[in-house]
Amino acid sequence: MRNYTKHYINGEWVESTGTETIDVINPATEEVMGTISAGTIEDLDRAVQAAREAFPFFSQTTNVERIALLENIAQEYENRKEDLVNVITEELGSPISNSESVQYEMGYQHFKQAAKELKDFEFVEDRGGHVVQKDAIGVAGLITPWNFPTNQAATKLASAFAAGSTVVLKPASKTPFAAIIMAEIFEKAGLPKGVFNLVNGSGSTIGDAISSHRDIDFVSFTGSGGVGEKIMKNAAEDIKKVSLELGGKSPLVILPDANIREAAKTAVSGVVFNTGQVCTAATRTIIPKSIHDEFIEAVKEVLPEFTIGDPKDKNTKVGPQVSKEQWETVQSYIQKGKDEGAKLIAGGTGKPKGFEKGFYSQLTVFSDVKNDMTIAQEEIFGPVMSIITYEDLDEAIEIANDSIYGLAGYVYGEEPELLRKVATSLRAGRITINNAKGDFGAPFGGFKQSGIGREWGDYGIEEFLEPKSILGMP
Ligand code: TAP
Repeated sequence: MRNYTKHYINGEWVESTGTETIDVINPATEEVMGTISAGTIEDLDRAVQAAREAFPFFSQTTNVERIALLENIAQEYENRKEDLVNVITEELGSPISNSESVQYEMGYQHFKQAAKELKDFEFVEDRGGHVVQKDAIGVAGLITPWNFPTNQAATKLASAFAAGSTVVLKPASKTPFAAIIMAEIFEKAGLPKGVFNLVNGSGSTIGDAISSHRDIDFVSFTGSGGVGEKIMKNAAEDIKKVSLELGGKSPLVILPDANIREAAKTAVSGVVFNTGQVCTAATRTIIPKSIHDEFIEAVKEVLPEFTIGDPKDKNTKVGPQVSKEQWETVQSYIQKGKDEGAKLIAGGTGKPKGFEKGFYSQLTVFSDVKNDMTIAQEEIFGPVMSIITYEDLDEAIEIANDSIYGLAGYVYGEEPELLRKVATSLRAGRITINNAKGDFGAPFGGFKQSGIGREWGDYGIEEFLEPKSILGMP
């Protein structure tokens, strides 16, 4: 059992001023794996004050000092690899192979990338006639979701530290333990006290108070649209800057010349990865009408390769949903798909055969989906694929863009001109052509209701800075 009644404030582990605790459930076993304290407003105030006091010093450190710090953090993060991989596997139910190759790795890469960006990042630019000086924004409140515990926190933290901002982090209460290990990492890496503060607790108390706190200058949030809206409203009261990374309903456009089996594999993996709990999941598979039957056969053939199972088993490809609520949400969307007339090709409601314990969903595929159906418009956050057909490429692009979201888009096929046409026409913040490898320097964020602002690389650092123009600089 992991029991943490302490918060990390001003470089120390301090007891919460409250007595309430929150249970953390292992989604594969449905058993309590530990508890955290439900932080209080008083705990948050102490953390904000510590961050405020550390700001004048930390914001004046040099690039060289902050590069060294980020490199130390990356090193210490590497030293805690096994702990991080195990804790994410337990708290999220992420298959251990993904916990290592994706969950752990992404966190590591953000710290390395921020150090790299800082090497030639210009905090003062002489633009002939005026100078632009970029100042650290101040105290940042960071609120993160449960789907990628280290990645979501690390992208914000690496950018904040690179910019010279100080922070208070509130991680998701379903997956709080990776952030606790990260606090230990920062301490070991020599981060000055007060620069990083961790307050655990519920979103409705601590998250809400962060977004309305008068001594916080910037709120960086990742999570659901509904909470994003509340945060923006709270932040509006004192015109606080916000960055929001919200949901998505991303299209994968398959071209007529694509290798059908490979395309099917890409499509399935884009939906079931992390049990569908990915904001960039390619949940709408948009295929030419002409390949419909062949594509469905290929999807059915490929599905069994994505083995559902115990997250601790190295061969498992898909684990459970993070929680009972998330499982129920996924089930209700599958039911809705059936009710609205989509054709169930694989999976369905209920747990997969042989699973009694654990919040496991079936890998579910619908064909004959119309883009205005609920399952094609709303974020499900589960392994549910919607196959939609098109007659010509213009129609494919129109369907792809017909969404309130615009976080990611994917295109798969051969003809370079068509790949370029789709990629450049999609209204979304990140487009991937033919499974291109990820790049931690590429900006990440959404168009439309997928959010405001960008994370990762130099764009991520800019979010934690305020540009100041100086005229007549002697
Ligand atoms: P959210 O409620 O949005 O949780 C995200 C973070 O916000 C958590 O740290 C949460 O704290 C906190 N929070 C909750 N209420 C808050 C409030 N009123 N003010 C400030 N912070 C608050 O997401 P969820 O309920 O876990 O998931 C619901 C749906 O959101 C999912 O089904 C999925 O569609 C979407 N989602 C999207 C993403 C991304 S990456 N875009 C990630 C996760 C979920 P607690 O953990 O303590 O509640």
